Amino acid sequence: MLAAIAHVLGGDVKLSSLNSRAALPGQGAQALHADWSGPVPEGAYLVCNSIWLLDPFTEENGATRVVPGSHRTGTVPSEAMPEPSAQHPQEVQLLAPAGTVVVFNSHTWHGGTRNNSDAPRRALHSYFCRRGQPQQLDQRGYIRPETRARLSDAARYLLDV
Ligand SMILES: O=C(O)CCC(=O)C(=O)O
Repeated sequence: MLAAIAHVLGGDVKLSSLNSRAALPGQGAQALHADWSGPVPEGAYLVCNSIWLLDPFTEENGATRVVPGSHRTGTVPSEAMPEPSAQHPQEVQLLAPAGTVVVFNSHTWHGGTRNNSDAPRRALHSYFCRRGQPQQLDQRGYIRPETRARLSDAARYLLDV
């Protein structure tokens, strides 16, 4: 996974945040968005995400939708689409069994869909950025000294602590 993230970010990588998301029954629909405030030029990517599927992603249960190639358009859904919550003609859903990890360039337009099943659709997001960018969670600010002391050099590097 790190190799794929590093490929997108030119080897210039640190963790930005690690979080979870559960699309609950009847909920979870998101507007298409990029995980960055505005457009970036093609190739100058700053952020890369991964989704760790704790439940299978199916057509019914709120699987993430993505618009392949949209990271190369130099624009974002809020600028390019009249209604980013609408269906996009090129969107595809990420359908895969639990245990799958999906790595995607976070400038790619994406979003959760409505969970029409009767069970939560759970996933973890392990989100990375270039080392010069601020982390979504300031890891240095939150890590306890005793936790830091237990970490390997590689883990400290990845967390930037
Ligand atoms: O959980 C998902 O399906 C996507 C979540 C997402 O894109 C976000 O929360 O920004």
